[in-house]
Amino acid sequence: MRIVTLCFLLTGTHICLAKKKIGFGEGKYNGAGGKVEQGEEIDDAAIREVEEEIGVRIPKEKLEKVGVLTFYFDKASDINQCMHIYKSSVWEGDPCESDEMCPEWFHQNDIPLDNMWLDDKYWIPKMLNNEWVEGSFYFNVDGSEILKYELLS
Ligand code: 6OG
Repeated sequence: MRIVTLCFLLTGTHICLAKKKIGFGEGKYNGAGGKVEQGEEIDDAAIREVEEEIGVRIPKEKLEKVGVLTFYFDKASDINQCMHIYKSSVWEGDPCESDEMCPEWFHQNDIPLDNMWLDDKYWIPKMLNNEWVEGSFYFNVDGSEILKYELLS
């Protein structure tokens, strides 16, 4: 299974989301993240992807793990993935556009859920409420429908 990361920059009131310009989830808003490389620590991959995709550097000691989710896609097991989720309220630099993502700040009460992966509305509120996020989502073949999901409460 693919191991991937996802990381959000948070202030007390706002969240940085970035529109994916290419690849898996193109057109959707999401945190920054991507595939963990062979031999790479997952935390290091999260920091690397944030720097590559939105141009900011998170000090490793300020990276906070908030959960792990597993995604299963019907009849498409090659895109099943285990996603390690992080947040940080400390970073160096300003989020800026890359070839892959275009970042924007949103108020935490005004997250563009209609333009995000369907699972996000089930767990982003938990993350913003400082709750641990852990569970599984089962999607149809292209991710346009959730067939079932389990989340630790
Ligand atoms: P690349 O394939 O571009 O990494 N990702 C998801 N994020 C959310 N919120 N929901 C999902 O539900 C997701 N599936 C994948 C993980 C893909 C990026 O997209 C995230 C990675 O950060 C299905 O390397």
